[in-house]
Amino acid sequence: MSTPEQLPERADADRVPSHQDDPTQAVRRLRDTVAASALPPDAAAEARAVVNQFDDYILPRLANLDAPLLAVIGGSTGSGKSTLVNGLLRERVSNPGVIRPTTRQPILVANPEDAGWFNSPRVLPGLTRSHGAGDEQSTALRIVETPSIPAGLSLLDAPDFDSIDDRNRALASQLLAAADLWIFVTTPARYADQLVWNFLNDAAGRGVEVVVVLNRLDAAAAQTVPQDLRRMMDQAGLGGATVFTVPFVPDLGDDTAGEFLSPETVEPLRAYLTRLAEDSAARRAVAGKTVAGAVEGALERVDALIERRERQEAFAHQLDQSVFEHYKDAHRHIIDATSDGKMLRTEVMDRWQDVVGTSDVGRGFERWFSQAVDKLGSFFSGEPAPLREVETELESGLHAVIVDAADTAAARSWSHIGAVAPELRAGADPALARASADIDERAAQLVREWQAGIIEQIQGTAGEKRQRARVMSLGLNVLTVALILMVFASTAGLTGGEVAIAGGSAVLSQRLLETVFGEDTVRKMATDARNDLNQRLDALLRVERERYYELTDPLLDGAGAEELRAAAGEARRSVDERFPGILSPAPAALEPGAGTGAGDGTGADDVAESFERGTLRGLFDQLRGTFGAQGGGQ
Ligand SMILES: Nc1nc2c(ncn2[C@@H]2O[C@H](COP(=O)(O)OP(=O)(O)OP(=O)(O)O)[C@@H](O)[C@H]2O)c(=O)[nH]1
Ligand SMILES: [Mg+2]
Repeated sequence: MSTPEQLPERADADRVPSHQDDPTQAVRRLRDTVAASALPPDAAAEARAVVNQFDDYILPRLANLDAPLLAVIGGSTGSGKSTLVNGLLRERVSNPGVIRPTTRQPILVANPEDAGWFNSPRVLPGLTRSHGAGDEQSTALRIVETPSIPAGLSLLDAPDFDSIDDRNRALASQLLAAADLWIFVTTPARYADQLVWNFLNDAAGRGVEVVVVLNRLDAAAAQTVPQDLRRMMDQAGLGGATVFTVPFVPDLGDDTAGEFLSPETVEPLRAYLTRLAEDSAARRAVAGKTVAGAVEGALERVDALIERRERQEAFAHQLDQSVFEHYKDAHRHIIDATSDGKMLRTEVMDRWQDVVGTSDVGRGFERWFSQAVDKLGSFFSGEPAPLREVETELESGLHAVIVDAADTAAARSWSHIGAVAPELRAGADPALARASADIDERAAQLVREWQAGIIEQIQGTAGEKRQRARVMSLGLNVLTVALILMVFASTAGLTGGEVAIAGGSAVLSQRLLETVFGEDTVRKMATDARNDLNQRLDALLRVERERYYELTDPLLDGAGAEELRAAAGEARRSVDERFPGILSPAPAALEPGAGTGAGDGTGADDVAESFERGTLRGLFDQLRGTFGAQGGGQ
């Protein structure tokens, strides 16, 4: 039928589902899909952060599992991180200090063999590099190359994590996101601090390989703290993480003079790190576990983004749906207004009766018909003025109803958008508050074309000679007006004298047509003419309605929720295949598009049906009442 029952689907962007076994490919596709999705501002910022996590760590690491490991040494200020790094290497690479926080600039210590990798933009691409002496005020990554660290592993002495300095904290997060291994340094005085545990919980959640160093452990604390720390780690899901204890050294030597923590105190940790550096399989295992954990974390964030996108899409569809309803109302209004006979003013109907006459109807149609023909013939040449008047009345009436309905639908849509999405409306073209600027022209064109269609229909229907002769003798215009009147007239909403006049005119029109074409054909002609009008109205109103896509299109821009979900599923599957057992099971899939609008079942079929019921059925009933009785009396 003419008006769609439901808001039609918009054309979808190409979706090419691909099964990629290479996790790098699948994850890159997910990264690109996230980057290409339009989201609300806060979610867009989160999407950028996720994309950064892909770019900064996940993708380079997936592509280079054998590249040197990055172990980030983090923890509270003053816990002795810098002292520990210097002690491990027996070289003063970082300045420990008494003024807190001491280390502001991250210091990456790597074997010269690995320097190329750590200097490349694949590692911590967001950080600029600095070499040499270092600048305590800079957050540039200082790279120290030294043979005292074995190839295959680098240590990064990070600024403290519990800093009063916001900049340090943001930097700490960035460094941790890039780490293959987190070495947490804490002390008996600080191990229970909330901030330390925020990071540790985060690490546990991400599945990062974690090593904890309980530093500066004196004899008294050694009695209780290690057990308590283990208990807390178990609770946090870090039961599998290794804990190293480093005793407190009462008289720490002067590292500027080459005095460090004694080799024995740091030996277990040093041995662990050396083994890791030398064992490429172990390194791959650590990198693989951490990168899969990072993928897991990214997938969780992507899931949240998918939900946001889904809500945004649902909102856009709801908005489209309500605009659609306003235009459906407009369509229904036009049909109602052109069906109930209100458009047919008494004076005009009188003129119509002047044209076709009434007096002899009761005495037989043949006679009445020839009288009508005579009468029309008596209007000299060209179109008789009264006929022209009726035509004009019908044309301008239909035109006005269309323009008015289009304006009303626009005004209602505009105010609805203002109520539910003021920020969207604020950025919209204010012309959307009204019907299109060219609505007058387009409505006039619709009326013209519909009339032309009716003329064609009459010509096409008049097949046999006798019919053609009758069409000729009455004139096409008379029959066109008669058919339009039939389409437009209905007794619904009319009472008393109006019924007699409007209904009577329609009845006369119908009889006139029937004398030419026969009853069944006329009924079909009227239905066809009404359907044709419906279709034309639908096309015109659709153009009007689709103007509002300007508002909702940006909400549906780029990768949609379904596409995101498919890409996330693909990434999860391929990472799971490559690193089995690390990712947690995929969350249950939501039904895509759940909760988005559907029609209310009062679509155009109903509109057309009510037209048929209201107009044609009513007209036939009336005919039966008027002529049936008379016919019976003959
Ligand atoms: N006596 C003693 N002093 C230590 C020990 N470990 C670290 N220190 C001192 O504690 C202070 C802080 O040590 P750092 O190594 O600078 O601590 P950090 O964790 O790097 O601190 P930030 O850089 O501020 O985060 C320094 O003065 C160190 O000399 C130790 O075992 N014994
Ligand atoms: Mg330090």
